[in-house]
Amino acid sequence: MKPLICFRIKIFLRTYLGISLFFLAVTGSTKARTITAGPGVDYDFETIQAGIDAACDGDMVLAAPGEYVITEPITFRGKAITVKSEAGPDETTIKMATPADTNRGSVLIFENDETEASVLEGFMITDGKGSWVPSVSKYAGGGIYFNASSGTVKNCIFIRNTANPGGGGGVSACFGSSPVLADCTFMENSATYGGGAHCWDNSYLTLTNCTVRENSAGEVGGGVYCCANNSSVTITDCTITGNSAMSGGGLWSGINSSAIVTNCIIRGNSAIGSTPQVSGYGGGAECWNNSSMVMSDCTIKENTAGRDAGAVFCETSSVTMTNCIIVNNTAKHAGGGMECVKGPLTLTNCTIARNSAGEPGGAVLCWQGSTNITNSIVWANIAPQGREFSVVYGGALSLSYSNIANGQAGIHLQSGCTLNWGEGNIDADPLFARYGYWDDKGTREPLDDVCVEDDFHLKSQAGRWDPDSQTWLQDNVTSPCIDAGYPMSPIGWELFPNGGFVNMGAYGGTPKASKSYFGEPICETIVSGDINGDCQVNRTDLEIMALHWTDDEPLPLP
Ligand SMILES: [Ca+2]
Ligand SMILES: [Ca+2]
Ligand SMILES: [Ca+2]
Repeated sequence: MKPLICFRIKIFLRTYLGISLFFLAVTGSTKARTITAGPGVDYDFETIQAGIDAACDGDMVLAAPGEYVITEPITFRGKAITVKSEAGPDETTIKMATPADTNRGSVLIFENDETEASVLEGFMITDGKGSWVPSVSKYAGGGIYFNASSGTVKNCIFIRNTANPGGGGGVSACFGSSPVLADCTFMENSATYGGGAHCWDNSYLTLTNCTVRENSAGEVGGGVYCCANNSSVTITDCTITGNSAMSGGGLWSGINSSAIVTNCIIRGNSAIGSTPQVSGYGGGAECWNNSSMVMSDCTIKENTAGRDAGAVFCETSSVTMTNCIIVNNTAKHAGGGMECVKGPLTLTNCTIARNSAGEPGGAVLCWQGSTNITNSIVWANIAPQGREFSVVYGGALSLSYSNIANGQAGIHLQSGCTLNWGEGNIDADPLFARYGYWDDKGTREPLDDVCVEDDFHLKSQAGRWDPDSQTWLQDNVTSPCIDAGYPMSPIGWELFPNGGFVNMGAYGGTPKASKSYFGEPICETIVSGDINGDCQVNRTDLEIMALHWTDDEPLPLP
């Protein structure tokens, strides 16, 4: 074994900038070294932990392919180093055998004030059993436990780790931790809370470009769980699919916490409970007890609930959804798409279609509190009563500039409840590009069948974005939802010709919004002063401009 001696001279430069204090640490070693770990004499050390123990800030520990079986968790010991596999997670596994100390059964523990400069990259992490958290008498973090410490985890696969009873089969961030996980997969992990990932007590968990699939929770948050003391989870560009829990099958956020979910797919998750007022709520997600959930550009489809709210359940919490597609979700009882108890639930530019409920409220059940829907399409949902909406126990539903199937006849309104039927609502076939179906390929043989996915872009003679061919196609009909949104809403990124008004539905205000049709020939030339895009500069353009004449900033939605 080569001697690895390092000494550090840290020079601290203090700079006061406002109230911020910056520390700049400079290590004395002339350059970062790479320490190798692997079997045999060709490597500096046999174990990853021995490599870490010898490393200094800035160094890299490079692990050879193979399976590293451990009985004690690997820890970074507070070092700002990168621990990386040479060949990626498919060829490099860290596996927890029977832990030497059953209180320390996580595969890795970050517990020495590590920051994002402690980087773990390219491992499969398996068979972790979690670490004992005495203050709650539970285990946390089967794969990785972040205890008041942070770290960066890239390109790792968490598979079949557990924290029972406890939180975070795959990872757990607790007590002021703020780890960042990117390009990771969480698969078949289980816990009581947060089968895949768990964020608890004043912690901030960031998941970017991750896949969270087929994890399970005995209580809530089959995929991801966030709870307590202003904890927050930020989930971007992720797929959360096939997870299950008693409630909040894909995602659960509760008790003074928040979830920010952007450009994600939440699909095929299940809330498998079935006890009234206890479990079976929110197949895709649940937001509960003074919490908030902000979802943008998400697709929430094919989730199921044993009780209510196939897609999203919200109770005494704020749920805001913008540019989301909420389709083909199923609730055994009420609220095929969503259920809002006290709320508020705010939906803007959403497409809510083909959800089904066994009891009232095919699209949304509003139970006390307020639900506000603008620039949205609510179409072809299914329920025995209140095919689109059911408003009960003093709830208030406000709808404007939306396409509501069956108009007010699609709404079940219990006495004492309020329907604010605002301006600009229509009831007309939205002319979606297509509903999904199974293509049997003309044979009775099922093996060659393929699933043709839904496409909720709006048909247009002037141009509709086709995600399959990645081109703009022209239809022979044009959707009535194009340019039918709230006139004062920003047009956002809608391409020319955009009519000068935002479209209804999930693609309204986005670069994939269907184009405005003014007859043949289709206007393709941008003329100064032509605000709606019909290739003429006339009174119509002046009227649109007059609407916004004195806007300093966009007006709020109605
Ligand atoms: Ca076939
Ligand atoms: Ca438009
Ligand atoms: Ca014009």
